[in-house]
Amino acid sequence: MAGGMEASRAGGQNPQSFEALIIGAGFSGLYQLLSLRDRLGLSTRLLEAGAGVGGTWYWNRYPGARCDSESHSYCYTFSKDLLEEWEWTERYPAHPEIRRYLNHVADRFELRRDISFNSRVVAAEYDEEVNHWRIATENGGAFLAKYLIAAVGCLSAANVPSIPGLASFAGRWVHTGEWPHEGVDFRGTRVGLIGTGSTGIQAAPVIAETAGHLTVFQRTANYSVPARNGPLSRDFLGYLKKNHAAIRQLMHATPNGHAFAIEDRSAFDVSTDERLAIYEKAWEKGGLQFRASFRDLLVDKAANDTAADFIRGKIRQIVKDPATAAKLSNIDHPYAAKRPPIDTDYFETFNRDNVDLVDVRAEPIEAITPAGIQTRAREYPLDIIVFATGFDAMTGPLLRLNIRGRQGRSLAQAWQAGPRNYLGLQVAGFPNLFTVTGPGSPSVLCNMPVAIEQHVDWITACIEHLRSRGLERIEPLPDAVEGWVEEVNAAAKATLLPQAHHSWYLGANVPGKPRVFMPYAGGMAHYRGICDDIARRGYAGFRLSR
Ligand code: NA7
Repeated sequence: MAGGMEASRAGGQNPQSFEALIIGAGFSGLYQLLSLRDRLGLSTRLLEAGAGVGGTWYWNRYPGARCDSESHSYCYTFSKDLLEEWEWTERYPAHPEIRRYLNHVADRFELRRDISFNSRVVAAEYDEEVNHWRIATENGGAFLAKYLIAAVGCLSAANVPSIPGLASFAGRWVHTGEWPHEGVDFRGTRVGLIGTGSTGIQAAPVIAETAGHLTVFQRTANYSVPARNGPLSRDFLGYLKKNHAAIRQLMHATPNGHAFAIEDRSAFDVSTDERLAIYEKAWEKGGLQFRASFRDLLVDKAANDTAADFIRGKIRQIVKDPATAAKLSNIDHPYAAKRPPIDTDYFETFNRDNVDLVDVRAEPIEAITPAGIQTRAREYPLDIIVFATGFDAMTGPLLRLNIRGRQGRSLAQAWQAGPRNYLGLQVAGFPNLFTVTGPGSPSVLCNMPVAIEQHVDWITACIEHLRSRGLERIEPLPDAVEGWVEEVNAAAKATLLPQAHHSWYLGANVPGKPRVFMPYAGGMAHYRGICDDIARRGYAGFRLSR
């Protein structure tokens, strides 16, 4: 197998040896490097495919790209000094600001000297006899390490749908997740944007500003709530500096790791008028906090309907053309059962003369022609096609590493029917391999830096535990994996999330991918308790050996 051969070659090329090897220089990899190197004193190397730090934010530079978590919660909390010295400029950080932040972190903690950039990992193979991982990079690098930590993110493997004829397109096409660093000049061009997830919804208004004409191809209509982005006031920045500890405490206490609490009331604890007033206020405030208006929006369909109907009503109010408004508000899943986007003038964009909406359910895309996109109804002539078609989420970035565990068994084989692991952290048969925010952990259902810090701290403490006891290996027991897979399924079933049949949480956006609800939906605070308890009980469910 190609992966195995690559790794074997890696072993034969005077590989560089480290105690720990980390893949990916995003939020998780940087903090993992700092933790293992500076706290445990391990010889550690970080391999990164890109030419700089940033992880998903290194690649996602499309117009309008910004984080949907508020900036003061989208950062590390492990260092008080870092919290105090860094100042965000906007309510939601745009991609360049997030990169500036991560570059600052890399410089401040002198991380760069242990990072190899332009080093895409193409294979990693476990050698049982000597208990180490052999890692190969695309540029011919070869490495050995006892511990392998995949910090490759959940949304880093771009999903370009295989539409017949793409190669024949005479114009230019781009995927939002692999955006050219020099940008794309849309001025005066006819642009087709495929996809109306968080990305398409962020990109459309910005592209429409300069494009000659923008056609948005919508397969599934989506809810969106205004972000209400804006500059942060001196007052708010002052408040942040004084309240870091309380904000961190709040983020650790909530199920989704954001710096706001979920209201402890049912949608039906209030009258219809009161409910509408609450939604109106949340709409004006903007952001993901809308979802926190009532505690039962994600578990009770009737409660969810009240939020869904409110948003549909807003769409119909905003969008002037009734036919377009009908297409945009014809949403077939509960609110927030797919990751809910937040936007800046998304629905308003359809009031522009240079923007049209195509309902791909009514007229499916049949092909891409040299001139543009051919649907069942007609051809749309285009100069540029933008694929805002998302990612092979959560498992994609891990599977692309060509990982092989005991007896040469690949991760792809182990996960043929969907991801199976313990706590989202470790896979049976793959000793000393850790996955930061892997499937089966809260990950994408949580504000990512909170999930990342929890995982990295747990992994670091686990490795310290092994070292201090002279133990060499850790891997989960099959029964523990079995139990955790059931727990992940049960947690999802207790919510409305699996009702969005086309969601990337289920892998449904990638043809042929097993339909398994991947993130752990039981809440971050609860999950943290489970992980801590397992560690306290001597890593119950794991086999630790010499
Ligand atoms: P998403 O949320 O996966 O959205 C992708 C969009 O692209 C979605 O509207 C898809 O429709 C659409 N899509 C995907 N493939 C096709 C094809 N073949 N034809 C037409 N339309 C298609 O990705 P994003 O990048 O927007 O967001 C990912 C996450 O990043 C987001 O949730 C945040 O966590 C940050 P579908 O809904 O599948 O019918």
